[in-house]
Amino acid sequence: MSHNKSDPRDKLRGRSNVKDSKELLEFYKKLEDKSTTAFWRRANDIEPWEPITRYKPTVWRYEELRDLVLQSAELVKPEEAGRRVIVLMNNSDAGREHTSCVGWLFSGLQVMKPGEITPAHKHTASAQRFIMEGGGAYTVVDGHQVTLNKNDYVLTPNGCWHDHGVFEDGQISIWQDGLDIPLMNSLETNFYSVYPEETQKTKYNTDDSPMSYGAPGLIPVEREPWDKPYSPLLVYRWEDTKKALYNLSKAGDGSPFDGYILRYSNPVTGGWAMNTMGAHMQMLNPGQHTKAHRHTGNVMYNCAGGEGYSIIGGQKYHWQEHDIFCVPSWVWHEHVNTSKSDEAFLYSFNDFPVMESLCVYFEEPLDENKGHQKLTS
Ligand code: 1HN
Repeated sequence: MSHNKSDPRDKLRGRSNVKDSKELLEFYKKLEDKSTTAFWRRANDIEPWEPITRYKPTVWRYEELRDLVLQSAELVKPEEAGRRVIVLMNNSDAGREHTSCVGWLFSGLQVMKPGEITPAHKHTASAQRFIMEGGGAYTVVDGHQVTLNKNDYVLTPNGCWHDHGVFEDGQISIWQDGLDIPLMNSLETNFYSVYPEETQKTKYNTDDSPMSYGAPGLIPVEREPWDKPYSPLLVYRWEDTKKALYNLSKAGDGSPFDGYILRYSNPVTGGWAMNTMGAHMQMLNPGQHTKAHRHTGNVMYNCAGGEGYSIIGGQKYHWQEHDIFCVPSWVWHEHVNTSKSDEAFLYSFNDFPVMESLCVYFEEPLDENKGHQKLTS
């Protein structure tokens, strides 16, 4: 965090304005020797006027990363690596210690070849996956096997055993993992366990989760009450999501900031699907340019189709299919679909459930220039 030293508000009562003197510097040294410090030396930095993120908007281009991800599949076996994941790092020094790509969010690209598996394990961190490429992949979550296809959104809630694989006759699969591992480690609450066998035995019919809970507004009576603190729906199918977005676009105008946007929710409670991370899929009409807003909470986007750009903190970041980019906390952003004929789709995941449960989710629209940012060079 870097405090803006020239902010005129710093002259106000209640802000720290103590000038260094020889006596004070000697006094500070004495405090340090006793494992203490004077609050006023740091007060303005730890109480900024508004959130100052250390993270930079960053774009990860799929065109540039895909070959490297495929190369990792030749160089390292998934069972040797634990998981074969290329970690996305922020374009700044922030987050290096916790491998966070923005805020307390971790993200990486995982690759698996046909016939490969990722050994079963569990951890306190929650995970979610956005399937970018491949067919014939599956994950097993606490004994529920779920098949995975392009643009599906998939949950691994915290504490659930999980292993993944691609069937022999499947295709090479690449997906974007999103985890709250930096948050769990900074809270010093992360536990990790390895399953007694390499893979879990499935305990239910394949895809029992989406077949039971995947129909809108319908909950199977014999499975009630669902008492786990996360969604019983472990995969949100792209064809259902896409249909829901087109339907929504016929129902009204959508959000001025996000176009038509759907939240992946727990079908039993209507709340977030997991406790620490949420996710959305949004659709921008051809040529649509949304208004700018900013909010607390961090977001990782993945273009699920189409092309365009986002203006983030006054700078343009172009994206096309499966490019990934982030919007750090309290940074202005707006999105543009540059196609005149096709919709654009943006998948995103975030830490909003944490912000909301701590009552620190704040949001504001940009009023200047009819809601659009001025571009900085
Ligand atoms: C993990 O468990 C997976 O199971 C992927 O697929 C990425 C990154 C950090 C920590 C745990 C997985 C991970 C991870």
